[in-house]
Amino acid sequence: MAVISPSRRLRRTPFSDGVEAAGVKAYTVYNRMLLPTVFRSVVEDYHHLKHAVQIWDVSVERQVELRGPDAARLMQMLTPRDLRGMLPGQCYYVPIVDETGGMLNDPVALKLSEDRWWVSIADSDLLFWIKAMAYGYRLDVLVDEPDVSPLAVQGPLADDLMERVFGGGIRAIKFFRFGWFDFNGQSFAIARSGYSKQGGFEIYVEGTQNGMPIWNALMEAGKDLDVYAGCPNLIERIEGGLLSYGNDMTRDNTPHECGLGRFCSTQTAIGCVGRDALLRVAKDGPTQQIRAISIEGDIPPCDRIWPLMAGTKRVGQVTSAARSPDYDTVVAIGMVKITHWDDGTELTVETSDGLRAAKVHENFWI
Ligand code: THG
Repeated sequence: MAVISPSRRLRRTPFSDGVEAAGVKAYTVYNRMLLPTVFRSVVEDYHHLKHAVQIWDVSVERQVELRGPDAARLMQMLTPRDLRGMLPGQCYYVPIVDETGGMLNDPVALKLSEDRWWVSIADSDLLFWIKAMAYGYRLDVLVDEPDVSPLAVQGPLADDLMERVFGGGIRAIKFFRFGWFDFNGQSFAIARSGYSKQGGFEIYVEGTQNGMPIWNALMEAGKDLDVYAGCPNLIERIEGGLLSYGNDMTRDNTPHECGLGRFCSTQTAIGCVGRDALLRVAKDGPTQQIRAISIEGDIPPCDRIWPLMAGTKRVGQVTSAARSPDYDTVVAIGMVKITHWDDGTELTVETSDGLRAAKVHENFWI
């Protein structure tokens, strides 16, 4: 493949200098920003992530800030997850739906205070939808994208590394909670979260000028821990069943089809614009759903929809796939119709390099 031409539209991040110095080998584009996908190789990055600790430039997880008296009301309009019990210092994984119940995004929401929220978005222009909602409903709230860029520290040694830079208090942060920690006399929100199943943190770096100092401090402090620059790893995130918006689901899917029903409490999510539509579809349950799929043999990169077939009948599709060294099979994420979604169902997948045997699994690998 050719290279990407740089321009203003394709935003660099506060950590791009560090990412380049670490020898990034490939990028993807996410929220019109550069997201590294490979440092040494996808397989080497995978093993290292599972055994050591990595620093990830996930600035592409842009924040949409809601600030003002109507911030909490606006937040509830966006999601079928009931937010009434959410406290400042908590993170919630929140499906965002339109008026038809279709998925617009699957961000992590942070409640900073009753009237201040960050929505840490996946790859879709959620800022426009939220601004329009605020304007259309005449809400008393400011909506914009602040200069905040998440830096993830992921892997089994993440606690050890973070303690050295931010102090022992870091160990007390619970999963999907955040606290405020000092660096060079400035305070930063740090959450125990991240787009891997290996454990770790996300530092919400406020101020572009603070990016490289924090990056460098972590790299310096972690030398004996074999710290390395990394990025969300395709193989590991499929093993863990972490969904990728735009790949594994789109606006055509409800949260229930995405297996995100556990993050919906539609009955009590009063104000959610997709509530009526979701109550209707939730009554009978979805007729297709996300499933773990294993595939036999070798595969090319999954850069398009791969139909899942039961004989000559199309019963679903695969949208993410990669060979897993630890499980010695191709691990994949697919959407499968109800008639064929039971554990152990054997199907055929039409990859871009021909047919392969595939099997449906009830659970993901991690
Ligand atoms: N962190 C932050 N922002 C993000 C992501 C992130 N924005 C983009 C993207 N990732 C959003 N998608 C996800 C998908 C999965 C998870 C988080 C964001 C996730 N899921 C856990 C799981 O499925 O095991 C647990 C969720 C829970 O139990 O509440 O972490 O990674 N800041």
